[in-house]
Amino acid sequence: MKNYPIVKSRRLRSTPYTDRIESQGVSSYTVYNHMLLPSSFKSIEADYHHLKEFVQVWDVAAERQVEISGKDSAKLVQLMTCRDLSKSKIGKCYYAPLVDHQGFLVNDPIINKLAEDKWWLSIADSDVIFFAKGIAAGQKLDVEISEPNVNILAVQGPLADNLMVKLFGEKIKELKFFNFNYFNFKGYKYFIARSGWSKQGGFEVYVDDNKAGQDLYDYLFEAGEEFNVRPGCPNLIERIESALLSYGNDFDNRDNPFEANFDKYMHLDTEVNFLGKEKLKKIRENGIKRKLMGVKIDHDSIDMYCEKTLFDDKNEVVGFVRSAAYSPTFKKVIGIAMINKPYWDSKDQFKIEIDEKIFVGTICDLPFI
Ligand code: THG
Repeated sequence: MKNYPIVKSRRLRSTPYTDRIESQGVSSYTVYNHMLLPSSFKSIEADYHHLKEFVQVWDVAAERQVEISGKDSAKLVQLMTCRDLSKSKIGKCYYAPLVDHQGFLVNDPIINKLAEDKWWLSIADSDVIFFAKGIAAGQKLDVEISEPNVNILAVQGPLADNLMVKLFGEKIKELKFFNFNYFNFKGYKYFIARSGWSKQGGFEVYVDDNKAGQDLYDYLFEAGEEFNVRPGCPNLIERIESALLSYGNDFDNRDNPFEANFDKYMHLDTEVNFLGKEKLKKIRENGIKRKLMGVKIDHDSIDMYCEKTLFDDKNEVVGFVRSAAYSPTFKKVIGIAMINKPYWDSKDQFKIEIDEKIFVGTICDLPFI
């Protein structure tokens, strides 16, 4: 399929780093939370190899924050997620599925607890702010809900620690996975978490000042020269291999958290109150009929502008591929697919049509690596 240019406008928001990544050769964008999110620089495959060996700086400002503060903020945040946050601690990040009153998925943010009465939901691509405001209005909660001007810079890759130490000192190495703290650089205090949408390790800097973010961006490239730093972005191949799920691609508001394998982030048997709790208990009782699994396809490319159907040898539907890419590591197309229950343990080959030709593949567990 041909690619068409997407026209920028006020509605399709730029980030404080857009000028920089464009002068550094960003080659494609996707749209995420009504904002530009880079999707490749040299090429997805070249970016992939570089990410796994060196360190990259990512403009992930499109991972917007929904700030919820005030007396009832903890109550509202808990209403929105099936993960039990009653024992949550300030300084920690919680990956948490958001679920609606029907038990369907709304988003899968990282929830950062900044204070007992202040939370940042670092969201994937759906309008969580309206969901939050709707619940707050309906439940008459004493909260403030906003989207602050916070623009994340991610530093990802095996050399991320080396680079960050040069700017923020040895102390940054003590930061644990999914914890955040504040670190000074040139007189500015940066909120930094050890997290990021790759399994190569690294940090995310939640920058609340455009100038401070742009300065940091430039310093990262200056200091990173010796580590072969490059601009990068969430990488399709790496994230599929690692099974980092993408809302809107792998699952959406027609799927429930069991189908997306979110079992370990679901606490249906604790006292906490959240939307869809009874629905989810019903779903658990009845059991699910499909779930996300991995697929490997014997081919060297795939275009994913829509879901692709998998068939068995009797032309029955096995499931649907929702994300896929050629993996140079597996030398196959690998993908994340919603697979129907009769096929969960199947070792048989399925069929898939790519560019009007039939290819074969098999089902496997996630993650690939
Ligand atoms: N970082 C920040 N915000 C984000 C993302 C991010 N918002 C959008 C999107 N990514 C949200 N989705 C995810 C999905 C997976 C993870 C983080 C955010 C993730 N998962 C790990 C895993 O699955 O192995 C660890 C989860 C855990 O065990 O707690 O990191 O990337 N700021």
